[in-house]
Amino acid sequence: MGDWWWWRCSFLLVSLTLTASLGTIHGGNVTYDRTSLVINGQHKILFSGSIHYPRSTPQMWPNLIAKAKEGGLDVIQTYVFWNLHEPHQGQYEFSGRFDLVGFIKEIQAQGLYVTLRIGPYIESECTYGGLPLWLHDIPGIVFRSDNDQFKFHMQRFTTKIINLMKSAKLFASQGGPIILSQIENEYGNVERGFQQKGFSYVRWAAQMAVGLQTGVPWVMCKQDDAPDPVINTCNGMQCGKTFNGPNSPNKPSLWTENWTSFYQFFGGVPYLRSASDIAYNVALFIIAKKGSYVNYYMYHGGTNFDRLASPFITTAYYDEAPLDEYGLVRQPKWGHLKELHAAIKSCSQPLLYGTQTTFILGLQQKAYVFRSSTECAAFLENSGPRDVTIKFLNIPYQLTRKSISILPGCKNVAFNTGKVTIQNSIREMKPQFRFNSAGKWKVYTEAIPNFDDTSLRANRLLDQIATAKDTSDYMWYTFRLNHNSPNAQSVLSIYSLGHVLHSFVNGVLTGSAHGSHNYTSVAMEKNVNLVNGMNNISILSATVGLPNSGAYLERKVAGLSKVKVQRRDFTNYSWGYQVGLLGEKLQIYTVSGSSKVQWKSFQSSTKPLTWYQTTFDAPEGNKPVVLNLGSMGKGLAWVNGQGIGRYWVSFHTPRGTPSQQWYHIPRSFLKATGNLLVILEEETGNPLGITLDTVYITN
Ligand SMILES: *[C@@H]1O[C@H](CO)[C@@H](O)[C@H](O)[C@H]1NC(C)=O
Ligand SMILES: *[C@@H]1O[C@H](CO)[C@@H](O)[C@H](O)[C@H]1NC(C)=O
Ligand SMILES: *[C@@H]1O[C@H](CO)[C@@H](O)[C@H](O)[C@H]1NC(C)=O
Ligand SMILES: *[C@@H]1O[C@H](CO)[C@@H](O)[C@H](O)[C@H]1NC(C)=O
Ligand SMILES: *[C@H]1O[C@H](CO)[C@@H](O)[C@H](O)[C@H]1NC(C)=O
Repeated sequence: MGDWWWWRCSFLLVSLTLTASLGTIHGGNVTYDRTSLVINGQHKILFSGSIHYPRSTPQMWPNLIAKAKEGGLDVIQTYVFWNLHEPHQGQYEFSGRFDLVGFIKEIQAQGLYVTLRIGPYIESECTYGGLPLWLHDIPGIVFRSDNDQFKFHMQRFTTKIINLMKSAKLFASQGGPIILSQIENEYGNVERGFQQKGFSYVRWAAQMAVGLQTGVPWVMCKQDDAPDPVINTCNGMQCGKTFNGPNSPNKPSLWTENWTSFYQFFGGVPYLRSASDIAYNVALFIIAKKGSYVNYYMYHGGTNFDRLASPFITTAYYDEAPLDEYGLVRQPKWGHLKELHAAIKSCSQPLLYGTQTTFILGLQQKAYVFRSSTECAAFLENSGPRDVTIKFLNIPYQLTRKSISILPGCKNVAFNTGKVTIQNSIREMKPQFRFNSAGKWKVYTEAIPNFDDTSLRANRLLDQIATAKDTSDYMWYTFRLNHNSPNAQSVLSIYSLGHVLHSFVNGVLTGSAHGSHNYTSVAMEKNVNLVNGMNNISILSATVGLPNSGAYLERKVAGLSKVKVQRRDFTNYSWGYQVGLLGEKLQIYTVSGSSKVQWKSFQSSTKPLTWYQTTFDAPEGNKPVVLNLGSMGKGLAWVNGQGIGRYWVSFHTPRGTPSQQWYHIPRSFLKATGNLLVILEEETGNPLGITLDTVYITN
C-alpha cells in the first residue's frame, strides 16, 4: 500500500504501428519477439490510449475513437468491468454503456487495434477494484490468490469474456482488432503478501489465460515474474528510466500505462502533467528501453457515473487527459503527442530494424543513433536542467532542457519534446439555465430512523461492506440510550473505518465528519444534549466507494468500529440497522418511483438528507452539458433516472476550492424537454444556486 496507491497498474505495451489510413484492419496472427509485437508478419511501433467504455456513452464512442485516431493512436486499450457485467452472480449485463462488443466493433470500424485488459481484477479507481461484491460472500474465498473459490469464478468470468469475443470474431487471429489481452493487474504489488499462494497463483493465471487459445499474446503488467509466454510490461510515469525490461530475451518492451496525469480525489491537490514531460518519457522509453508499444493512461478518462468510483475519487476521471471528460481535445497535450507520434513513426524503420549506437555529447547529453542498411534516425537527449548547444556529426544543435530532439534521417530536427508549439486550449462553462425559481423545486426529506424502526438487529457493530453489500452508500446504525441524570450534557464519540459520518440525537443533527483519500477512517467527538429517560441515537455511515487495492481485499471493512457516550462503551450493545435510504429503496429518482413519496413545495434548504426534484429542457445545440453544483454540499444526482455520479462540493482542496464543481450530463441522457433532475443532498445546500451549463473551448 502506501506508495502503491500511486503506482496503480499502468502499463505501456510495445505498440504496433499500423497503417492507420486503411480503414477496417485485418489483424491476422499476432506474435512477438524482442523487437516488437508482430502482426501479420510485420513488426510495429504502436501508440495506444486507454478509453473505458462504461465511463462514457455509446453515443460518445465514435467521436472519442476518431479523435484518438487523429491524434496518432493505433490501439485503444480498455479494462473489462466485472462488477458492471455480472452485478448478481450468473446475471449478465452487456447493454448500453456496458456493450463491450459494440465498443470494440466501433474501434474496428475505425481501423484501430484493441488491447483488452480483462483482469478481472482491474483496480482502475473503480469500486472494489472492479470485482462484484457478491464474491465477498462466497465461503472461504481469498481474492487474487491460489484459492479454489476465487480461481473458479475468475476462470469462469474470463472464459465468458473470451468466448464473447470469439463468437463476435474480435481477436486478430479471427480477423478482428484485438491484438493483446491482459490477465490480472499489477499483481507484483501484492504478490509477496500472499507468499507461496501468490507465486502459484501467477503461474495458474498465466496458464489459465494461455489455455483459452485466443491466438494473440497475453500480458501481465508490473509482473516481473510473468511466466512464458506471457509478456511482463511496465506501468508508471517514467518507464524509460524505471523498467527493468522484459524477463526473457525474446519478449518486447511494452508500456501498458503511461500516466497522462493522475486521478484526482476529493480534497486533493490537482495534479497536472505537462505535455513536454509526457513526450520526453515516451521518446525515452522507445529509444532507451527499445520500447515498441506505449499506452496512455488515460487518453480519455470520462465520468465515474453512479457509484462507480473507488474511495474519495472524483466523479470526473482523468479530466486532464488528452481528451477531457467530455471528449473535447485538450491542448497542447493532444496536439503535442500527435506530433510526437508522427515523428517517431517516421523513424520506424531504423528503430525496428537498425542497430543502436549511443554517443556521449556532454555531461547530461546523449545521442541515440539507429542505423539500418537503408535509413538512419537520431534522438538527441538532454537530461539536464538547462538549455545547451552541442555538436552532433559536426552540426550544432540547441537542446532544450530535459528534452529529446528527434532527427529522422539523422539530419533535421523534426520534433523536440520540450518545445510545445501548440496553444493552450481554454475551457469555459456558460450557464444556459438557472434553477433559481423556488416554485419549480419539490422536496422530500428522509425520516431519521430510530432503533424501533429497524428490523435488522445485532449485539455488535456490523461491517458496512458485508451488510450493505454495495446496494447503497448509506447505512444507519441506531441504538437506545437510557439517560438518568438531570445533567443533559454528554459527549458522543464515534469511530468509523470509513468514510463519512452524520450523527443524530432524538432526530436532531449533532455532528458530521469524514475521512480522506489518504486516511479513510473517521473519529468524531461531539457534545450532545440528552433528555432524561430514553434517547434515540441514529448514526448515518456513508461509504464513497469500496476499497480497490491491496492484498486480502475481501477482508476490508467499513463503517462504525466503536461508539462511546461519556466513558460508557456501546460497541457491543443492542444495535438496529437500516441499509440505504428510503428514497433509494423506492427509487424516487426515477420517473416511475418519483410518485411513491409525498413531495412538498420548497421552503428553505436547511435540513440534511433532503431530496430535491425539478425538470428542465435540454440546452440547444450539441455542446457538452454539465450541472454546476457549486451551491450544494455532498450527495448523489440523477437525470431521468440515470446516476450522473456522486458530488462532493463541500470537501475543498487545500487551496480552498471544490475538487469538482461541474458534473457531466451526457447528451444521450437527455430528452428535448421535461428532463427529471433529482438530487439527494446529504448535508445542506442551496438548489436555487444550481445552473445548467454548456462547455466551450475558446482559445
Ligand atoms: C495463423 O496461424 C495459424 C497456425 O499457425 C495458421 O493456420 C493460420 O493460417 C494463421 N493465420 C493467418 C491469418 O496468418
Ligand atoms: C425515540 O423513538 C421512539 C420510537 O420511534 C419514539 O416513540 C420516542 O418518542 C423517541 N424518543 C425521543 C426522545 O425522541
Ligand atoms: C493525509 O491525511 C491526514 C489526516 O487526514 C492529513 O493530516 C494529511 O495532511 C494528509 N496528507 C496529504 C498528503 O493529503
Ligand atoms: C466487543 O466484542 C468483541 C467480540 O466479543 C470483543 O473482541 C471486543 O473486545 C468487545 N469490545 C468492547 C469494547 O467491549
Ligand atoms: C509516461 O510518460 C511520461 C511523460 O513522458 C513520463 O514522464 C512517464 O515516465 C511515462 N510513464 C512511464 C511509466 O514511464
